[in-house]
Amino acid sequence: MISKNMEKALNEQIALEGYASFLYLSMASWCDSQGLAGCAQFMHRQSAEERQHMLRIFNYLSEVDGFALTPAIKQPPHEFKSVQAMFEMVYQHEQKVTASINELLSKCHENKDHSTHLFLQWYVQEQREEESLMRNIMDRIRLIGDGPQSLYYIDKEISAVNAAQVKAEAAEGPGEEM
Ligand code: OFO
Repeated sequence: MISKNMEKALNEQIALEGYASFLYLSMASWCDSQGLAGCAQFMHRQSAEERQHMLRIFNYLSEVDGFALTPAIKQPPHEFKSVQAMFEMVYQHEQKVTASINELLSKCHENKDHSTHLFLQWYVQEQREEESLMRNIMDRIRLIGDGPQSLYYIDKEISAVNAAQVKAEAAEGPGEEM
C-alpha cells in the first residue's frame, strides 16, 4: 500500500503529464493553422505519448492501492510567436517534468518507498531521451535558420524526425504502456 504522501506526489505528476498532453495538442492545432503539417503530426504524437505517461502513473496508483485523481483541465496557450519559440517552450516544459521526476525520487528516499522508486526509473530514461530529442530539434532549426523560406525545410525536417520516432517506437513494441 502506498503512503498518502507519495499518493499525493504521484497525483501531482499525473496533472503535469496531463497538462503536457494538452499543451502539445494545442501546439499541434497551432502548427496545423500555420500549414506546418509535419510539425502538427509530431506534436500530435508527443501529445498521445504524454497521455500514456499520465496513464502509466494512474495504473500504478491503482496497483498499489492508491487513488488516482483525474486532473482539472487548465487551458494551455494556443498562440505561439514562431515555431522556434514553440519548440523552446516544449524543451522548457520537459525540463520542468524532469525536475519534478527528480523531486519524486527524493521523496521516495524520504518515504523509503522502493517500489515507486523502481517504477519511476522508466521516467528517468524517458526524460533523458525527450530532452535530448528536443535539443536536437532546436539545433536543426538553428542550422536551417529562421525566416519564412525556412519554414518549409523546418517542417520537412520535423516530419522526418517524427517518422524516425514512429519507426523506433514500432521496433520497441507496445511494452508495458497501455
Ligand atoms: Fe511525460 O513528460 Fe516528457 O516525455
